[in-house]
Amino acid sequence: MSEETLSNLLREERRFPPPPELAAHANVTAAAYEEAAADPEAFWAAAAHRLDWARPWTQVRDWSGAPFARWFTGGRLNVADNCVDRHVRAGLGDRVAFHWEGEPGDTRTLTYADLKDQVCRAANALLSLGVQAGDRVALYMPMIPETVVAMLACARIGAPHTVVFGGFSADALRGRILDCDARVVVTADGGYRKGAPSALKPAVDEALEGCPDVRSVLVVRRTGQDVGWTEGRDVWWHDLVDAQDPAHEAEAFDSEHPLYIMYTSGTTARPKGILHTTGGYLTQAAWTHWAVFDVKPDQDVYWTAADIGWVTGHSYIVYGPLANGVTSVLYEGTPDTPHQGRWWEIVEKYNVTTLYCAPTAIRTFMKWGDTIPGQYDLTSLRLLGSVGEPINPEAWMWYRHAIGGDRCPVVDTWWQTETGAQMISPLPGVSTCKPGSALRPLPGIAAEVVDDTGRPVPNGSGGYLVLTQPWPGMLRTIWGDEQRYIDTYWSRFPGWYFAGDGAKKDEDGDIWLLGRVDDVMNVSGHRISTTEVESALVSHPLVAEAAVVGATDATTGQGIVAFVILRAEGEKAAEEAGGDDVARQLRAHVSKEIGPIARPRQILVVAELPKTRSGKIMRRLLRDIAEHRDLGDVTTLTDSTVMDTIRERLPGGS
Ligand code: 6R9
Repeated sequence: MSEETLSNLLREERRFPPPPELAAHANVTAAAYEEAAADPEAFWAAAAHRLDWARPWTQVRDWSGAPFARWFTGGRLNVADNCVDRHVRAGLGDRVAFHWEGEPGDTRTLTYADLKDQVCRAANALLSLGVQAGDRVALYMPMIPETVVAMLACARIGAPHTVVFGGFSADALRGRILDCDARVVVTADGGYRKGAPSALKPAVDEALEGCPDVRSVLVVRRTGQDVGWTEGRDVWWHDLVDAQDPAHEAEAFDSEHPLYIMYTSGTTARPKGILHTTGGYLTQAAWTHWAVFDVKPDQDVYWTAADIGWVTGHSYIVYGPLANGVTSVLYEGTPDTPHQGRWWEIVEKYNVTTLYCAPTAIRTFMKWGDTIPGQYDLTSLRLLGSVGEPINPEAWMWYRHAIGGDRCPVVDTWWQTETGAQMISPLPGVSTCKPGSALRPLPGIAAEVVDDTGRPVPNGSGGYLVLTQPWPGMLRTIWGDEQRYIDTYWSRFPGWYFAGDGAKKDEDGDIWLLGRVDDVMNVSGHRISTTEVESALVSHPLVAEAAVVGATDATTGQGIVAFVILRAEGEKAAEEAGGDDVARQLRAHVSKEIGPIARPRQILVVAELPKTRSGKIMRRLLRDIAEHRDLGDVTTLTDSTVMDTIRERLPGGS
């Protein structure tokens, strides 16, 4: 990666040391790095001892079959027992597990005792439908408590779940059901989104036209919408689950028993079924949640504002927080329903202490302006987290200031569906944060930035992010395709896990993520990361969000095309001066920030960008638009109409 490419972000010089009060009582101190480096296996064994094991392991890590890993071999445990029952046994049954907030404003409170009751009933219900340990169960659900209950019920009986994001199409659902051969589907009539009921059951019915082996569909009534009904196959949750015995003896499963399959965003090729197993996954989800969010289970109110259908929801709404016995918020709907202060109203109402969300949400709030969060009491917050994409320094600063009151540390956490849990992140009581940097690998994790030939790059240079040692929460394989697992992750740099992300090390050796390597553009032989140009655009006061792609260009190889969403003030300026003038200003700004080589060939002002469930911009589709091609697969988009609106803005577009 060229020096110019790195210079812009490396110029970031703001530093934020941990607040002394937080550091004094932090769960994890600097000593953890040394202990883990000296003996990683002893470190992870200690982390695993935070869970209840029915039978101890005989070996911490077995890498003899690399790249197929086994952790805590011989050990047996039950994930649902660890997330629910053991807290009730410890006398914490009355502690709230979830403050659930429906989008229309209805609420439910579930204590750990309530959760145990419901998970046991749901486990008995699944057993009554003939589900056995090892059978796959597909979930296509809104953000309601039953989704968590169903996941834990599956875990309790050893039936791996695959949660399919409710925004995905019937085609996407069918593909996933067939790929993992699920025989039972759990769904709902619908959920609330953007102020209205949004149906789910019709997509299940359509998907199942091509899935003859699915024998049962368990349906939660959430919205009361009319639903089609297939007698003998469909059964209401309230009929079946409520009638079950609230007692169920949890069986302990092998540490390597499959826990779930999560299909990845699929921004490029056919989705991959990422397989996670039991002991190592829960160990790392629980430890990182405890360490990175410094959770105090008897004091904190924790909120991951993300969808359960994304891996972030699995590890940091369900498994991590529940394993730690924490009180969480679960919110069903969108951030602007019924008004743009909805999240902050929820923070104020429940005294949320810890908020974890994606940069795309932060940039949206930035666009809506400071006065909206300014109307709420956000002083309960003590820690903020970001995940999903590189966070631009300006968005990081805004988050810290407008939401965190300049008092809360912001932890930028890098990880993937494949890694199962956080890998590179500050520790809030230890690290001096830099806006836009995930800093360094967590204790017990080993990462490097390497060049094309696999050699570690010196500080101040960029390359590819690799993970050089196995870790407990790592994927075990791609479901049904071991060769693809080897080819995708272990062939580019033999012996090391290739993450697919570009990264650089600054002069201190701290890591800055630059986005997927397929997002690196090549303009007249200069490699320029999309992230860097996007950061420059977002640092302009008129811009809220930007997506940059490299479009084929006859002279320069690739030309930079930028799609920008303006802040409210920007929209006004564009109206007054005309869109072209704003584009001219922005091109000059990028030229000044990074250099003329990074000046976008074309800037298009748009109202929305195409995104996946985790808020990642689907640059592939923007590239199709920029190169005037027909759109490829849009099944993983949260809202496919966005593309039509963008096309209308494109001069000469179809
Ligand atoms: C958890 C999750 C993984 C990809 C990953 C990277 C990007 C995630 C990031 C980040 C920069 C961060 N990513 N966190 N990039 N900084 N803090 O997002 O999983 O949906 O599988 O995506 O997301 O590109 O490779 P997943």
